[in-house]
Amino acid sequence: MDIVDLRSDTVTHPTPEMRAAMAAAPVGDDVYGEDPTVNRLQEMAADMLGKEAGLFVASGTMGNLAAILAHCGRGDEVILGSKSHTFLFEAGGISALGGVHSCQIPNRADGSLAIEDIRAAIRPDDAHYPVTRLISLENTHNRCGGAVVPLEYTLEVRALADERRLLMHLDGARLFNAAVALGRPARELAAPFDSVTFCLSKALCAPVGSVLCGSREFIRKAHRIRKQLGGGMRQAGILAAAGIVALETMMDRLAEDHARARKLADGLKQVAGLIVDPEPATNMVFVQLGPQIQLETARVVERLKERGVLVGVVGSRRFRLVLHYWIDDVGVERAVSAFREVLA
Ligand code: TLP
Repeated sequence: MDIVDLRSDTVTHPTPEMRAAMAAAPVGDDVYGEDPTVNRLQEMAADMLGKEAGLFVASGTMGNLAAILAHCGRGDEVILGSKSHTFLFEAGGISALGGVHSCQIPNRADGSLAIEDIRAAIRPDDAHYPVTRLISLENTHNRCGGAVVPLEYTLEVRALADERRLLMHLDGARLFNAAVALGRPARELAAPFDSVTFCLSKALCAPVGSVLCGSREFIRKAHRIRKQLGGGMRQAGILAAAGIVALETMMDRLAEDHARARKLADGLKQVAGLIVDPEPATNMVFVQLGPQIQLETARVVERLKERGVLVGVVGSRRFRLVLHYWIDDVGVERAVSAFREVLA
């Protein structure tokens, strides 16, 4: 039985074209800066995001960590969302490894942080307080339903950051999903930020890696931090080759995932006992078990799995379903039928 794996877009396998490119990739020692394929990927990524330089890192987590450590010293503070991936799901790395203090602001449903909340969170110059250094945003916003954060909003945050001399980082793990949803080039969405991490191994299907982009000076700092974190890889061109194929071939099709997410949400709305979040903006669908469903969350997951459908659990009685390259229309129909059978 084919598995319909909707747990995440991180489960995507490389495409045949990626595997071929990996096998053929020219490589060198990237710790010496000598891997031509890594260098090409970094240049391509920086160019797409309109930044001076890029750094290939092992994961989105490492990209965000290296960025925040490059921007902030020990005891500095980063303002971020209470539902941000960096706050919730990166093992507290910024505090544990960087001594960076976090100030969490409640995310609004659309993934943004209220400008007045950010303003109020910026610390005065007083020895009692940490030094506010950085604002970190996320686009698309994972735990806010894959929400797309508009450019007009980030420009407002930028104006505040400029006024208060703060830096801005973007966790753009799924930045290209946001770009496609908004119909704007990724470089426009990246422009208000000093640094941006985006992931190759999510919707773009590459097996490993993310790229951190920013100014040449910032990337020079992040490069040393990547080494400190043990993230200096050697013949990493084997991995970067898949990333290049991802950037060359996987962008334009992201709209298909978004359309299927809407189709899946529409199908699930017809299933009695399921409450579906408002219209998905990108490739994620969030659903909740209604009060009439007695079945425990774990049993629902198990019974869906018996029918070949895997979903993510993101809270009590709440699931996340993520569309990606390996889910077609048949997969969407199978997921809807499986929910209908399990909750009948
Ligand atoms: N997110 C994963 C899980 O960790 C939740 C997923 O399945 O969605 N930023 C954002 C917005 C992310 O969604 C993720 C991964 C990361 C950063 C971290 O990327 P990796 O997994 O490459 O470290």
